Amino acid sequence: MSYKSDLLHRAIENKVLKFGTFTLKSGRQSPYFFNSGNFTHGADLSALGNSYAETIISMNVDFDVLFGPAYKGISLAAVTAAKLYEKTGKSCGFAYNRKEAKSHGEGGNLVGAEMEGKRVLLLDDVITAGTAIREAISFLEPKHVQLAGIVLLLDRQERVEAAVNESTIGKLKKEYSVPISSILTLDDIVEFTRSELSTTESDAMDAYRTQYQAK
Ligand code: OMP
Repeated sequence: MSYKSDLLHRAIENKVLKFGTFTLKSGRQSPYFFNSGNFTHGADLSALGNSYAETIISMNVDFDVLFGPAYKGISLAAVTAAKLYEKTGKSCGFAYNRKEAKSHGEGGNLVGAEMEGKRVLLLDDVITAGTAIREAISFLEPKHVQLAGIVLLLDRQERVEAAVNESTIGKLKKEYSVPISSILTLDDIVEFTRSELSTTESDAMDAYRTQYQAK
């Protein structure tokens, strides 16, 4: 089984992928939601790390440090750095931020490998309108790092704004001139679940895609 379909099976099994009515961070009302936080066991984390590692290998991008933004990006980047090492022998750095800066001990809001002057590959789970990724990039900018690329678990293939037919990923690529890859896309989800959905769910998916999917 390919790593993509393995991951999709696990997403359904673990209720990572759910159908219903969900309000997104962007305020959009979505008929589906992908919660990577529901991957809660070793076998699933290993499959996730494997999928990110395969995607990064196929991106063929030079980088020094893998950065996973708090909170979900932290464990995802950790398992990916370990998998990449197992698969390629390349031991990249691993770093993440704290949401609350620490004022005692080592202090600060950055943990892990030194990033200053380094090529950083940003890893996150889901992208919709791009706010979360932009927040992570704004965090990295003052650290004097070179953004090497972005790797995601799910690209929902949405428009930056409902009224503008430009994809979130397309806009980011233009703005930052870096490679961006995603393990899964909305198209993968649609193809994988097509025969399983009720008519109501499938109609809601079609309506949502008409409104928000970038063409
Ligand atoms: P944007 O910031 O609009 O790109 O939304 C991405 C963020 O929304 C992710 O970091 C998640 O926190 C969350 N999200 C999901 O986890 N899964 C989804 O299917 C959709 C969203 C979302 O709110 O858009």
